[in-house]
Amino acid sequence: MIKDLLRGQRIETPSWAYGNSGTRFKVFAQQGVPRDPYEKLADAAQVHAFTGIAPTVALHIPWDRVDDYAALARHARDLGVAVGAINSNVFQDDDYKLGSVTHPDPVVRRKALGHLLECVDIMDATGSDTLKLWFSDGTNYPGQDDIRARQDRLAEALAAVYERLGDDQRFLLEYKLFEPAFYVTDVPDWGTAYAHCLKLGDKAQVVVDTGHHAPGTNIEFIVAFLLREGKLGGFDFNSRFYADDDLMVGAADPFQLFRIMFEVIGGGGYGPHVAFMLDQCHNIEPKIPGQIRSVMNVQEATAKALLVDREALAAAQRAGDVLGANAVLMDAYNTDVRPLLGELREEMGLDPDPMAAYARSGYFEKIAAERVGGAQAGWGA
Ligand code: AFD
Ligand code: MN
Repeated sequence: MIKDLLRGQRIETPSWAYGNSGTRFKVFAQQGVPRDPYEKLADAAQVHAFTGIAPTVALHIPWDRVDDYAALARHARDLGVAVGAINSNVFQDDDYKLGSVTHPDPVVRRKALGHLLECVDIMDATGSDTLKLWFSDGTNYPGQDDIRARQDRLAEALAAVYERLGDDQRFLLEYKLFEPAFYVTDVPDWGTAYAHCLKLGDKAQVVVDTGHHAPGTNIEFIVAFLLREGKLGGFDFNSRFYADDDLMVGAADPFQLFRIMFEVIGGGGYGPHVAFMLDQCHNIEPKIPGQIRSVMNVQEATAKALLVDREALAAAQRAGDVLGANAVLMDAYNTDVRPLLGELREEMGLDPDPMAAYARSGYFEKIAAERVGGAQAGWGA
């Protein structure tokens, strides 16, 4: 039973994870980095080939802009993967310095909305059913702009995008406490995202980026609440020590990842209706192994969460047995699930150790030798 559930897990990797990335201080270029979306998909296909559970790749527009999106989607399928969520980008054009959809100038707002609608066209062309909306919009100083007016502008843009979506499409609205805006961020927390999505309807849901909270936030509470409301559309998994560090999910706090997965499973969120996406940028780690390790970390947390003896837990909870209930949860968390996952991979025809198998595969040496010249992909910062 648990192996069947694990075999069915689907984790989406982001195209931008394979390009160069860094901080505002430095982007350290790496060898073999893709020069275009086609090569990014080839690298993402490696993560799926070795893990068996990463068959979709999120695109980011305009970083992944091509002339023919249907051809790109076909290329993905030829590689054994598929296009996943389409990520809009209204945070890197000079016009968006004071905001995009919440900008005080209606001309800029119209330009931003045009980009969002173009992303829905790309969903149509690639067969993607998910649009991810993250707005870096905000202000840096009190008085700079009207907080409520910016919410009105946001609501107007979201309604227009919502109207454009097809019956089988949805948007996931992403929140982030701060950065790049330092005083007000127009979608700073789950409550703001939830309220806007609630007003619009079922095709608008919230995406929880695990790096987008204040330190110490109880993310699993947010997950449980949104699941209960039917408004958890998915995750952008990564991990952090201090801010939006975009480190490998589970690397900083595997226990928190386990608690999140426990709530996902307990709240009926373990299925295709909740997108398990990675949103990480590895600045010093090799790109493909960093994604493979991240997928494995989510898999391990999921396996542990599936091991929780829910009957014993419920009985202990009903009895008010604090230590007993906690012990049931910790028993699962303290179980080494790596042998179970190794068996599962062998049953799937995969090497039980994806990291070692990838390292032996010679793929990195191949792309490092072949991908010489051209402009390495990055995130255009
Ligand atoms: C950045 C943002 C946000 C978004 C991602 C893709 O912080 O997480 O999901 O870019 O646009 O990481
Ligand atoms: Mn994100």
